[in-house]
Amino acid sequence: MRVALSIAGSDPSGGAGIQADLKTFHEFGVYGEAVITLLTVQNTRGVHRVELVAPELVLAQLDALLDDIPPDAAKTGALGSRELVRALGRAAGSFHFPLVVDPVLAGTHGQPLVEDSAICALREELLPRAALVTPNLPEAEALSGIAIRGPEELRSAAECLYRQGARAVLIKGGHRQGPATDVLLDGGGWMELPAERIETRHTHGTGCTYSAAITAGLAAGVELREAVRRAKQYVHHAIRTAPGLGYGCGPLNHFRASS
Ligand code: PXL
Repeated sequence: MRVALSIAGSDPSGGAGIQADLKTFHEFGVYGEAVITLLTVQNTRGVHRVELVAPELVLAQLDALLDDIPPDAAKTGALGSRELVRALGRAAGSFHFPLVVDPVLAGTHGQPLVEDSAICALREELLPRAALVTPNLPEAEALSGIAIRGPEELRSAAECLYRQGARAVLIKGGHRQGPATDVLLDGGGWMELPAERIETRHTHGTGCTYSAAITAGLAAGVELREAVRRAKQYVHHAIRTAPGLGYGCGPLNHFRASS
């Protein structure tokens, strides 16, 4: 059985973070592991509190599984502090499996999930270790320093993150005007992943779910571009069939389309 690991924060409402990642791993048929970086107190209406786990305790969780059930691929989500970003950057230097970095800066309602001072460390110490980095538009702007007004700046931002050492960059189109087209840049050049926009407020955990689905694909041995294509399809279906739970921005449907 293939194994995927999520290093991310807890969302007790089950829609984002570790909880979304484990559900997604399961749906993709890989065994899921989780190292918890922070606890949130939240529901679909907002994040009320964030408590960081000490970096030493995060690394201890990681060490405990690396020499027992090492994963075939891993992802990072919300990391909280610059200190943890730096520590994971160092640890990732000896990973023998691909690492997907979802550079989470804020929750669905804009609450910060990482210190501002961590952005530089994300760019300089974690991106060079990434098989793939998956920013949304605001995250791509913050990491590249480029204000994205159209397709040209979008590609410049992707090139900037690629030059930082990420082996592939996926900028997600969910925050764009019009269709939710994602853009991927890797050693083979550009790939566009078009998708019609779905008008809904139930998008909580979309980024987590997307990067988890890609990580699951990589863990299963699927090549990167195909893993991204399959993950995009999964997320699109998950948004389209969202169960409408809660009074705010509800979760996706993590069950896969039965075909
Ligand atoms: O979607 C980003 C995200 C990541 N991790 C946790 C979250 C959220 C969004 O709310 O709660 C724990």
